[in-house]
Amino acid sequence: SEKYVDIYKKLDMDIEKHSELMSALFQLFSDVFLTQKNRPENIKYFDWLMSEIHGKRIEELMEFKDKNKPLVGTFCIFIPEEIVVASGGACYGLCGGAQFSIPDAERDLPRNICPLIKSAYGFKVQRTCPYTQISNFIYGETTCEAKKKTWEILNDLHPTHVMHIPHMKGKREKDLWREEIYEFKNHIEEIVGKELTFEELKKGVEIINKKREALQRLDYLRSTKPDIVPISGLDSLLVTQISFYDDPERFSDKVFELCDELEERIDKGISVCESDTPRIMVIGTPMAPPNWKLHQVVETTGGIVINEEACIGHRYFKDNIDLDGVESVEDIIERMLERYMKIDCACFTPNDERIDKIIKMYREKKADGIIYYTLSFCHTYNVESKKVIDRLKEEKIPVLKIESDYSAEDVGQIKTRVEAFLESI
Ligand code: BJ8
Repeated sequence: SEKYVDIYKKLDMDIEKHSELMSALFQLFSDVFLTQKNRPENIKYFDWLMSEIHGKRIEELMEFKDKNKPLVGTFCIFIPEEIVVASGGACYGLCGGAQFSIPDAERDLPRNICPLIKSAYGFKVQRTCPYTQISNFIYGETTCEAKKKTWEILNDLHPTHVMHIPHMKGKREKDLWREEIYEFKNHIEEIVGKELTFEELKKGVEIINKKREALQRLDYLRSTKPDIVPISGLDSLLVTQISFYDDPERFSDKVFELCDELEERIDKGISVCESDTPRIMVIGTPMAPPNWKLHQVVETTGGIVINEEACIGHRYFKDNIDLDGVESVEDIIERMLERYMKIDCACFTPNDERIDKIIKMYREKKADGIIYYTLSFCHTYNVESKKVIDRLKEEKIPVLKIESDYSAEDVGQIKTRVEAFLESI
């Protein structure tokens, strides 16, 4: 990161602390990812991007900043990135997945809230995240209690807007939600100093639709053959995590290249595991980088992860925005609204469509078991697990629930439980 020190200075970062963070991150990355065997050749691009996550990519974003293009940091897949891309700007995820920043967050926030929020907030306190530092503003949302109250505190440190995401999906909520999307668009238009045109918005949607198509194809290829898994769960998770940071057009091209290779691997029968390896679907809360803990445990304990039913996973890319027959900006916003309302986050009540979807995916992907993963103190996913697990048991689907945070303390205990689960299926 020496090369980028001037940028870090411009972004008012704590350079010493940041370099501590990066050494820990690179060590972890190399221990977890580079020790895997038989990785596809085209995963190298994603390794490179990860190595440049606070380097080359930030240099690129500085160019956006110099041209006064909006840079927006978000914490949730409800924020319509298409609008930022339409304006020529960049939208990226800020969700924190690291223990590193949590002690600094706990000076201001309670200890017993979700680690994802504490980690992200801690990065702002520490001034160690260039994505946070460079953003014009952060866009939060009202999905869960801890998040929406944290935005009030975060706003004292960095400009933070809040999108009001309703918790039900009726007509009244739809009207409110529509207004929130227009308000988001206004905020972006204020930065660029003009209204977005129909063509610009359409282009923004097309770019993100293509990114989702690329991820859908990867999701399909990694799980389509019951006896051949051409890429590890860890590597697939890495690609999905990077989708929240990279340039979307370059990213899609690289994922399509990777997918071409995976197709060839399937044709040649090249798998990263033995054909009788238990196939695990992971469902629940998002795994923000560098939260690779559960996947690493499963895949070093004799299982393979074939899907993530999570926001850094299938929930993020499952639906595209239908552009068929759209003729105006209003038409596009309406289609956008319809698409975003399909997200089945546990912050909604009721949220039964999620359960039906999980069962359908389990059958289609010929999985052998499900791990319900919830971050500690995530009340929405934690409480919802009761209904989900009851239904899975009715359907005779093996399920294990894991609740965890980012510390390394429970790795041994999780490993023992995963081991017993894999043996039982
Ligand atoms: S759409 S899952 S990204 S809200 S894990 S912070 S819910 S206490 S991240 Fe999420 Fe949007 Fe929903 Fe997806 Fe709160 Fe739970 Fe923490 Fe969470």
